[in-house]
Amino acid sequence: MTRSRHSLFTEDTLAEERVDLAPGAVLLRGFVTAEVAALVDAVNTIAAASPFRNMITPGGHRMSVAMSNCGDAGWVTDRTGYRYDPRDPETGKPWPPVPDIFKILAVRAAAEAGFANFSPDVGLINRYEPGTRLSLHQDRDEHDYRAPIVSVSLGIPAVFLFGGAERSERPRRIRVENGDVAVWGGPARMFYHGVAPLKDGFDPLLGNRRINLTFRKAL
Ligand code: MD3
Ligand code: FE
Repeated sequence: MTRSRHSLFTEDTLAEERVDLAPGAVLLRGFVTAEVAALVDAVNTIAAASPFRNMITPGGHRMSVAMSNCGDAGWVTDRTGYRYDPRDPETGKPWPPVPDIFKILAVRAAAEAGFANFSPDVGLINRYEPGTRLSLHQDRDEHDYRAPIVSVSLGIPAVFLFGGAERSERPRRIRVENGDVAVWGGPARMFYHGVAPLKDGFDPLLGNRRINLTFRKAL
């Protein structure tokens, strides 16, 4: 793992750091620190139209992560399977559009990680509370695996479980905090990953919650 100090603004304690996790996988610590409040506002606007809900997996389990989406389609699961659906099954309406502030940061983060011309069409929004977890999985419902996935962490900290190409590979634990962005592409795009059960915490904007945004080219 190589770390390189990218930039430091000691006056206002906005610190950014780039951490290369694996070929194609980069953690941009503090990449959106200055924009966190605007991002949370945008999440709230989306959730007012397409509320967070705990979806049911094909196996009949209720996910502990609550989800919503924005964009041309949204990731959903129910008893029939996983899919990208152009409509919110709860409202029957199209998902809210991807806000410009989301698009701009997703494209900027992808470029920073070496992926030019990223054009995400989906923003999946995951909401965590203490105890919420996301078990080890691959993101394989998208059509084009050449495009990276950009992940934005807001609110209380979490630990990413970052495995390898095989489920049997023991995952590394990577702590992510409010304002951190991760880019998963290239050889790492199909790696197994998850989120460890969230610990208690407090964030001034989100309380004891964590929000993760993932931007994807799904269609
Ligand atoms: C992708 N969400 O929604 S991406 C998901 O914190 C998901 O809610 C995470 O996994 C969350 O599908 C943020 C974390 C992640 C880590 C490693 C990856 C995504 C990855 C490696 C390859 C592809
Ligand atoms: Fe995932």
